[in-house]
Amino acid sequence: MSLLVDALERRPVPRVPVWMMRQAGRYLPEYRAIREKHDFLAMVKTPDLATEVTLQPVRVLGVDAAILFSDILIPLEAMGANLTFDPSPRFDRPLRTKADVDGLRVPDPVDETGFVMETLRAVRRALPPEVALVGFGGAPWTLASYLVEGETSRQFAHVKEMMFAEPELFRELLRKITDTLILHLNAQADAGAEVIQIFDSWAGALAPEDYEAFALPETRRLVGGLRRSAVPVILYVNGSGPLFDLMARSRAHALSIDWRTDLASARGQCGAAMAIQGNLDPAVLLGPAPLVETRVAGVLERAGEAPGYVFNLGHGMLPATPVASARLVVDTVKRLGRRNGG
Ligand code: 1CP
Repeated sequence: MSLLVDALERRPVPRVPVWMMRQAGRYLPEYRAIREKHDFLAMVKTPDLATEVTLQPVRVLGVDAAILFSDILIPLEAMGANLTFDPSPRFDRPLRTKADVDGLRVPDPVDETGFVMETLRAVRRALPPEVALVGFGGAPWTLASYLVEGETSRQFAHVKEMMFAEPELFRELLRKITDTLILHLNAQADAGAEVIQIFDSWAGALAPEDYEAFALPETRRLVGGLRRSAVPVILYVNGSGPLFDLMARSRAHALSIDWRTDLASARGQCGAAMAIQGNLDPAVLLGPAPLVETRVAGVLERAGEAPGYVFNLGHGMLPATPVASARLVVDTVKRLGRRNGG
């Protein structure tokens, strides 16, 4: 068993596990060297390249988990949406009508995204046994927002318009996405993912009542649909603060929180019921080394000694992050994160 799985199952561990969201990517020279020769989607769809890029942060940083190199939008492409990255994602025909929603398929994950499962199997073979393999997908609300907006959005006007003006159509869209993700994430677990993280990156844009009415029921259904795989599920929301109590009803094993929430209160609120992951501001890694160490120590202090804690950032690593800073975070958690358990 790995430190990560033990901590997510809230078993005592000898040391706090550490990994970082978006730990593969442009901040790593090893990543940029491959990315110069291939476009992003080609890398995701070529298991040899995706495997290499998944393993890079394990080798360079010494993290306790590898996260599959892929993207939350990959299953949407398999549903029939036309996806490009330049480098931001774009769908050329945003979904607006009932005919658009009816046109989406619920694809077979192995037939249509077999490269994901092949990558997971290859990564698992190459990883040291004590390093956990994390699979992931987007939450239904966040994925719906990309399909309806067609791109990254600030105001979410189109997707909210559909939600408020045609709630039944919007629910139908969410249901199709959830059905797709249940199949896709169970297939990831079958292929070797030992933990699944669900990214609800844009749920923070919702009023709590709309999160409760639209996003939460489908997230709960998604988490419930992963039960047969028996892997721990982490739910991440950027802007989790006001939604924390509702997220706790998701049935996820762990909540991954951003830096705007006090970690000690979050741990207190969850009690012994759920694990918590987080929550260093990724921008801290742009600061000087002594500050990075102090801030990591502060996060560990607020996390406390109780089982059920995983060190991570509050959101993904920024492309400008110095590699030395990322390594310092990992080394500091390894030095200061010793616990009595395990
Ligand atoms: O040009 C490039 O090299 C592509 C940049 C890139 C990378 C490295 C994209 C485009 N996606 C990824 C990989 C990726 N995406 C991973 C890999 C594993 C890792 O190391 O963590 C993961 C987990 C994701 C997840 C993801 N993609 C999320 C959720 C996490 C989050 O940051 O909130 C989201 C919202 C996306 C959409 C996406 N894909 C790519 C970009 C630049 C974006 C975000 C754009 C936006 O703000 O909408």
